[in-house]
Amino acid sequence: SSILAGRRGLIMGLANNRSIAWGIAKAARAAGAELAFTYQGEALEKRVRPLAKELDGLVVGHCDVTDSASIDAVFAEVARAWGKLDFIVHCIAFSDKDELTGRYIDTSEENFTRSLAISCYSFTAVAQRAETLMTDGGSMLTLTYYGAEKWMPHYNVMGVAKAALEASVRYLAADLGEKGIRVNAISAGPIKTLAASGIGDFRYILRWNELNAPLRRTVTIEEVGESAAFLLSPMSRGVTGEILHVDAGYHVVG
Ligand code: 0WD
Repeated sequence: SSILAGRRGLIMGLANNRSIAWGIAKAARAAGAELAFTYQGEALEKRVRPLAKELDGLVVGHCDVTDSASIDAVFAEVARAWGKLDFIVHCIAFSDKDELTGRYIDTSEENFTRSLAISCYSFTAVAQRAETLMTDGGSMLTLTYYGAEKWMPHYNVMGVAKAALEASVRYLAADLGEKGIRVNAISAGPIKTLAASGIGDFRYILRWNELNAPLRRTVTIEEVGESAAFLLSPMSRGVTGEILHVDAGYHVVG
């Protein structure tokens, strides 16, 4: 169905064809959306350009969320090309790999600050820019993980960052509701991506989910993508401030 026909959205955090952002982009395009993409640095530009082309998307430039000038630049490019925006998808997170193993208590102040800036604050920074372009209302979406709600082995500082991100979804939803802008997150089950490969014992976590989730399996980027298309579309117009678990039901048992 074309639940996103005539809607234009910006996808941030595409790294390769295993990225959750790719699953969401494919589903949004299949639902009729027109897409724009950012990339982080030259190495990823080489991967993002052909993927964007596959979906007839626009590449609006380099964006490293630790550099606010690069955020401004890509939103200026979206404004120039489209004049307005209907949705944004934020699929960005980072922690030093060395701290995604062992104990949370050993987190350094430097990595704590950097992880929170990239994995949490950046969504608010992006929301600030997107607000002015969402003149007919809109939908903002970010990605979170169950480690925000419960202790999970090795997730450490990312769990703290995701808890803050989920709280920011609620505050942004309240701030932007009057303008008809909705703000939600998908809490995805574990999926083998580049970012996930940095997490200690990740294969064990995948296996544990297969054995224990109600659906007795893990989820795919395509499944996360289709749920995302729902949250980006008017089909979810009564939903905001929500954390939707797309995790084969793991959160009811874990
Ligand atoms: O199991 C999983 N894979 C889950 C991921 C379960 C639940 C949630 N998530 C979340 C992640 O925490 C993240 O928020 O989904 C989001 C997307 O992650 P992904 O699809 O798993 O991973 P990946 O394909 O690696 O994309 C993340 C991208 C980065 O890629 P790399 O791997 O090169 O760090 O985030 C981007 C970058 O493209 N990114 C940045 N973008 C702009 N500025 C920055 C930055 N400073 N840092 C990372």
